[in-house]
Amino acid sequence: MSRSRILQIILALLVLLGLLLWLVSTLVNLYAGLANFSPVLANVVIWLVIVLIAVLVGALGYYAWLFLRPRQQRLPPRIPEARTEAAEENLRAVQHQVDQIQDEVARQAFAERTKRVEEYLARGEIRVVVFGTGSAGKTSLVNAVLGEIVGQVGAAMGTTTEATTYKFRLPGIERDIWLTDTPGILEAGVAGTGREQLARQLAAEADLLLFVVDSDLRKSEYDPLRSLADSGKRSILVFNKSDLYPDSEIEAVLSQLRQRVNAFIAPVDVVAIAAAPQEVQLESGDRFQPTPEILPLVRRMAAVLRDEGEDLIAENILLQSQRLGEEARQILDTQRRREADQIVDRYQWISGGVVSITPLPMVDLLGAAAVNAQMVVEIGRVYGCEMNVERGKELALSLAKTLVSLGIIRGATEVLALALQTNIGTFVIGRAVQGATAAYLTRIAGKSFIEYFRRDQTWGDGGMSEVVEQQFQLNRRDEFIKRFAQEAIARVIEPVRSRLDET
Ligand SMILES: Nc1nc2c(ncn2[C@@H]2O[C@H](COP(=O)(O)OP(=O)(O)O)[C@@H](O)[C@H]2O)c(=O)[nH]1
Ligand SMILES: [Mg+2]
Repeated sequence: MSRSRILQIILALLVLLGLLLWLVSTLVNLYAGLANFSPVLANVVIWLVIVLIAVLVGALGYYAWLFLRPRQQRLPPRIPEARTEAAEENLRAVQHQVDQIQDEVARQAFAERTKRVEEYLARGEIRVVVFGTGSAGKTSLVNAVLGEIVGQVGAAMGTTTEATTYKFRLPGIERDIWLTDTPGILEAGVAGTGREQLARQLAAEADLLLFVVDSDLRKSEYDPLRSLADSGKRSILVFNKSDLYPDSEIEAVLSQLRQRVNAFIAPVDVVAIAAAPQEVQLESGDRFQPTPEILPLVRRMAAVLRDEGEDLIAENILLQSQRLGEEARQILDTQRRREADQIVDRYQWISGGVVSITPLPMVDLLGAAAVNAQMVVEIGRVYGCEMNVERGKELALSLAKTLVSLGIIRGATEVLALALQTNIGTFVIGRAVQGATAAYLTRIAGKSFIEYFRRDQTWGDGGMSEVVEQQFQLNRRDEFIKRFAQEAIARVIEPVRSRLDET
């Protein structure tokens, strides 16, 4: 508690004490006066007065408490509920996915980004990001805006080599506004594409984008602006350095710009400013420094944030969380894919080996396919689906039947026979082809199952046969078959040949 506060309280107590003494003496006098006439009346009056005073003191205390009680911190208004909940749910799902990412670096980076979005959701500030070509005047704009609104360029909240963020408030908006200055689009060849990457990322995460240009739009400006705006990014196009143009030309440039971006930015959202106007030489020879001309932007920004701020934030948070989810899904998919592919690789040579040692009549390739039950179970596990071998067998068998009905077994046999013929002697051709075919069919089956599990255990609209057919087509290109045959010779056929040679 500050000293002045303590002094105030002591003073108030003294005054109160004085009042109390005065009150008591007045009451005593009153009682004495009344008691002369009637002691009973004196008693009644005194009690009445005491009760009245007690009520008064009570009421006074209550209002004092109302006034002095610690005021609750004003929370920023709630972001529109439904979208917030959707975003929260997305983030929980993303967290679950992130936990499964095995690559340490990717997981860290991802956790970091998820945290950023979560914090953003909790804090609920409005993020305005300044983006555009290098030296269009982004930094000058930020300084001028802060100068206009805050009266000075305050301390940055955070500066990295990539971006600087400032915090301020606008009247009528109950949220903090974060204004971020980025290096924007750098000249080609400048070291630091990473910096540009981050600037683009920040632009993509913004609630409101201030896109700065200093003349008509170049292609290197139009393209990113267009793609940001197309992705739903609320944008204001700022034409800076207007002090370099005579008034008549400013209008011309403005309408040119408005026309160019007409499809995705409303005309009112294209404004002209002079964030750091050049010094001018007066006719008298004196030099004169004009003040920044930034009001059109500040007004428009304030209007947009006031009218649409809440929606922009809600929309943006949802979008961010969805994007995170989408990216996490992709990373996980690639990771699972790699694991599942390894499983298929392993099993294809196992079944190739089994068949080449104990050659089966063609029909029994069906039986061999049933050997693949274990493969199905393992692929399922990679995709977080636990199933027993019985179910695996069922799936493998129905897939083998599909292979037969589609004529893929015969097709594969022919293709591989052709590829192998030129490579090995005819005396082992039968077994070799059977072994290689079994390996190949296992591969097709495995790849088909990967698709099945990727799609949450459904075969899609075209059913199992469409998936299988697709995998067959993907795995029958000449080049691939040649390579596959080579590997089959090394892994399946050479062992058989050497065993035959021994006997
Ligand atoms: N004439 C004029 N020059 C400006 C204006 N705004 C910025 N500049 C100049 O443009 C140059 C680049 O500005 P800066 O803010 O650093 O651009 P940034 O790279 O986009 O951050 C500097 O020399 C500024 O003085 C303006 O409104 N008028
Ligand atoms: Mg700058």
